[in-house]
Amino acid sequence: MRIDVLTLFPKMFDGFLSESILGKAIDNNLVEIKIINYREFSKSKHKKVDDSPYGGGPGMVLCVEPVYDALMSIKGQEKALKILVTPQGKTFHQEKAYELRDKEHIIILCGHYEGYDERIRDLFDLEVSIGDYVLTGGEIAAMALIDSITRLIPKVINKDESHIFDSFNDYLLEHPHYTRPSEFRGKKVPDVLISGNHKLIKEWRENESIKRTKERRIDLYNKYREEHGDE
Ligand code: 6GU
Repeated sequence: MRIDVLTLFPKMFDGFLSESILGKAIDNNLVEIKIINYREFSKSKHKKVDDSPYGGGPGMVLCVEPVYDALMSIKGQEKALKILVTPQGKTFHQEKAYELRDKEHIIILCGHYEGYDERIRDLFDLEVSIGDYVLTGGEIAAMALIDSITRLIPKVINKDESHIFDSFNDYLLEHPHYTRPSEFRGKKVPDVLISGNHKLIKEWRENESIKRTKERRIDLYNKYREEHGDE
């Protein structure tokens, strides 16, 4: 998979792309990620990419031309899925992550101003938000997308962690986890986890997952029930 990111703040991606699971995925050629500073496509003397809005009002608006030129410079862009990250987009979720994981080439545009010139929207296939709050720019949203998509690519996360791909896990919150010590300030690890009975442990974990999801996220619980029937 190839992902191109159009941003005015390329350095924000440095740590993100070099560390941990994502860094390894890139090193192992499981995903190819290119960061493009679209300021370089500005034709103005001071590399301006924004301007004041027609009709007046506060703030600046991102211009369409540098975005268009940067987009056109990407090889194979005509076949790529082009995503605009914006708080006005559809909220991102796990099913979308699976859908995007299957794309060969994705291009993501990060904005940093009050708004995009409306004609930028016409260049993109999809508008995505990562939740109902406002960030100063789209970079963190783009990273959230890239992280959630990349971890679903086969071989990015090793096999013995493949349980994370169970649809069970997509809708339910994680069950409680414990590690040593078996007792901490009077609080004991549940007996079942120390029992060695793997069938009972599995049942306990599933029940705890379901219980926790029902208590904390009734929306996810209902989705789970739709997929898995009555429990
Ligand atoms: Cl995609 N961009 C910005 N600026 N803020 C957001 C967002 C995106 N998603 C949630 N908040």
